[in-house]
Amino acid sequence: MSKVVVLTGAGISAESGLKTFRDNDGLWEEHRVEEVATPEAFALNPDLVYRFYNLRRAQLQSPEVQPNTAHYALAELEKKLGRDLLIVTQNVDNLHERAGNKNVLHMHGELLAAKCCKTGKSIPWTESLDQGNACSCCYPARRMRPDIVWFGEMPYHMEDIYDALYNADIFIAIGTSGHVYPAAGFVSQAANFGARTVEINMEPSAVESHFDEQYYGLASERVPEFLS
Ligand code: BJW
Repeated sequence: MSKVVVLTGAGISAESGLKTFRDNDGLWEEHRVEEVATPEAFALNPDLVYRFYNLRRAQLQSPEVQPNTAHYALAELEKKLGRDLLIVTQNVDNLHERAGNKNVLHMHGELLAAKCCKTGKSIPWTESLDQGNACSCCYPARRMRPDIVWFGEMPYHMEDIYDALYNADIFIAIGTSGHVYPAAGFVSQAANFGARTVEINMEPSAVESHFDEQYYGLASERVPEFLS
């Protein structure tokens, strides 16, 4: 059986109603990255960072935001391949899990989790945390922060991801612009280890030339087509 690694980015969730980062009307048009997505920003103005993530968390939990056909096609693929399919997502939403995927690694963290600034312990987000409550795992208690990987921080699960890339027969990147590392480098690593590499995106990404095959258009159409 083939071993498949799928890397997903904000483009797969765009048709579910969540904004991407770098497109026109994307999140980085309204917010300065340095003010909301760095550890320095959180140290300087935690309330602004909290507001940014509280809004996005509320949006994720609104009834209009649901998995789309691209998420469901990947859930079907997991039914066939089981643990031979690994989804590595840069997304902090939970749409893969809501579509039915279980083997998912969130390399940039999760909107619905908070972590202790001192110990790094991660807990599910509860409403009381919206005000930036102190944690209960250390003394003196430190403030909780969104469990999000900001610029300059080490993404999660890197060892497991590199292991999977090493063993992959196929590497598929969906809905990611290829601007943010280390994720943008995965295609080169997978290719070096001998995988067939496929890009599915609205437009050529910054690392498009590293892929063996490219399919452009809406993820909700191209992903089910490619996997059928
Ligand atoms: C559709 C569609 C539809 C739209 N259908 N497609 C110089 C060189 C190399 C690296 C660096 C460098 N200087 C600094 C760095 C490191 C830095 C980095 O990469 N910076 C670059 C900007 C240059 N990286 C880091 O700091 C990372 N950590 C790190 O490197 O640690 C050291 C390390 C060392 C060794 C090994 C490993 C690590 C951490 C990065 C953290 C990223 N955090 C963010 C924000 C937090 C999450 C959140 O708030 O949600 O994560 S930034 C943001 O970008 C977010 C995303 O996950 C990430 C990627 O964006 P994505 O998903 O690609 O979205 P877009 O908007 O860019 O693209 C969407 C695409 O979809 C577009 O192409 C559209 O066309 C397409 N699309 N609709 C199909 N319907």
